[in-house]
Amino acid sequence: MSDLASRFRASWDEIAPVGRDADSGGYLRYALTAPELRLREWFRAQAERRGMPVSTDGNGNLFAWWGDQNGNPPGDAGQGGAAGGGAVLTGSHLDSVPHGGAYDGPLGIVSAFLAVDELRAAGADPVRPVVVAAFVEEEGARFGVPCLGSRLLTGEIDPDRAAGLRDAAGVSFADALGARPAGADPALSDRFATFVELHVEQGRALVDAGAPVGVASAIWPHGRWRFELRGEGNHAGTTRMADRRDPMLTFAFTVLAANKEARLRGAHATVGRVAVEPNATNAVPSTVTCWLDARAAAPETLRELVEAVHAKAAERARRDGTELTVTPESATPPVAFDAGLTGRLAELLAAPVLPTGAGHDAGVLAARLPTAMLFVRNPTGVSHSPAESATDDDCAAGVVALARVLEELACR
Ligand code: HGY
Ligand code: MN
Ligand code: MN
Repeated sequence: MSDLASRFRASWDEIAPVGRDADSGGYLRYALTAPELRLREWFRAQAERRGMPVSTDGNGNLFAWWGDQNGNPPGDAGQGGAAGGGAVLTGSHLDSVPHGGAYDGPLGIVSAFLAVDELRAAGADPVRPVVVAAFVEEEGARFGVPCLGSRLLTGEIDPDRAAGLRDAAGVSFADALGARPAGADPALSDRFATFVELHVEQGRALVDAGAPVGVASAIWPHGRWRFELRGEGNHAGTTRMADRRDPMLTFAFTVLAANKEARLRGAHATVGRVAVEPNATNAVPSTVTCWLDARAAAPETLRELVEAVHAKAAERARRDGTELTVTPESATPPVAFDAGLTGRLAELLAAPVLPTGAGHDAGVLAARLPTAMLFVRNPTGVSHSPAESATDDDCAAGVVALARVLEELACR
């Protein structure tokens, strides 16, 4: 194993146990809960170890600065404030989906700190700040809106709406954060000239290409819709089938319709989350709530897909005597990463360029500043699952690639 791969493994082993579920082997690192707070402490310790001051934007996002936030050098960072602009931002997120994989998020942060080490060991002398970010609630697994932290930073979500988002226990984002989120901070976001996020690939394209590292070209448009189905709760034993208004029937048909309509369009539709009331073995449900995650290569395909699923669900609801309410919870427009930056990095790294159906903070920041993504090969191609994987050697290759990109963007 190379020295860098060993250093990666040592850093990785510091966080690997945090929030890991002993039974599934997956991670339960919900935003601002104990495991994720523990990782935030680790983030601060990594920064401190490198003499990188850490700031927050009042939204729960963390920023470790190599260059100003009063650490001053490198470059003109000493000018402070917006004058110390041109910063190169990198990093990712620390939170996970329920029983998610180890690499989705943290790999981008561990790699960023190690890339700073590589640059320093090579004697690099950045002429503008290099900043490592940890964005809060990227997965939306606790408060329901993905990329919540980066959407707050860029002003894509209203801080009052964010403040009122609640988790399954009814805890609001503001309560979990300990304050009303500050919202957009142009004085901060204007300081960043580019953002490069390194992330484990959530697919097998790099396996098929035989490449350890790739560059993202685009993110599919995608969104989340809540389907609320209301029927009539009743006794499982005494209620005749003909007398039932059973929302579970409408739910079952909706799931099948989503699968079929997605296949017909070469799109992706998933119903992976459902809540049943009263959720009793011997009771006909009164309500069933489920969430549709829909994604497609083009916005019009996505719109048609969701409209078709909605129409099929409504038709079935009429047959079942149930009531349907569909509420959009989040929408992410298509992201085409900065073509010039993407091309420059693909050439620099001699790496393949590939689209993704997965959302990322980079997809949010791409609306505000030149943004790129690097992917690290995932031998299983599986993600949002304990089966997500990456080898230490490929992770080391990712660190080298990120260091080269940061050197290219911050040292010239
Ligand atoms: O859902 C997504 O695409 C991302 O992993 N948050
Ligand atoms: Mn994810
Ligand atoms: Mn992610």
